[in-house]
Amino acid sequence: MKLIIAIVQDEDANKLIATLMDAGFSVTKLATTGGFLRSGNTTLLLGIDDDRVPAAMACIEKVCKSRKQVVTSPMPMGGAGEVYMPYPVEVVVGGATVFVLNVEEFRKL
Ligand code: 2BA
Repeated sequence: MKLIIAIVQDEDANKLIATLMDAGFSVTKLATTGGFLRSGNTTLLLGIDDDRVPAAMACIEKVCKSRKQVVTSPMPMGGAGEVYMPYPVEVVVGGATVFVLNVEEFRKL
């Protein structure tokens, strides 16, 4: 058995959950926050049999889209006063960041 941890953008989360559930997967949704952008994203947990990993990956690939986001990072302007100017930086947030872990034991009590 595997545990899939998929970090996706909030915009894709509801559609992905519906797609996964239609395909027969059990899903747990967690509200999470990315460390870099400090904005909300969604983490999904799926416990699944090994042979269903490709099907789950296909759902994730089908639904999740890459998007560009602009972050404002402080840029040093030099000089003794240490003045920092806000500087817009564009980052591409991926469709999904997916971890696949081996599950040692799975129980429902
Ligand atoms: P964030 O940490 O908010 O990162 C959002 C996007 O910002 C990243 O997209 C990446 O394009 C960019 N980024 C992140 N760290 C950066 C840095 N040090 N310098 C420049 N740009 C940077 P993704 O790579 O698609 O990641 C989307 C979200 O997935 C991340 O949100 C984070 O919540 C999670 N994530 C990505 N890689 C991870 C990892 N190795 N471990 C745990 N979570 C991860």
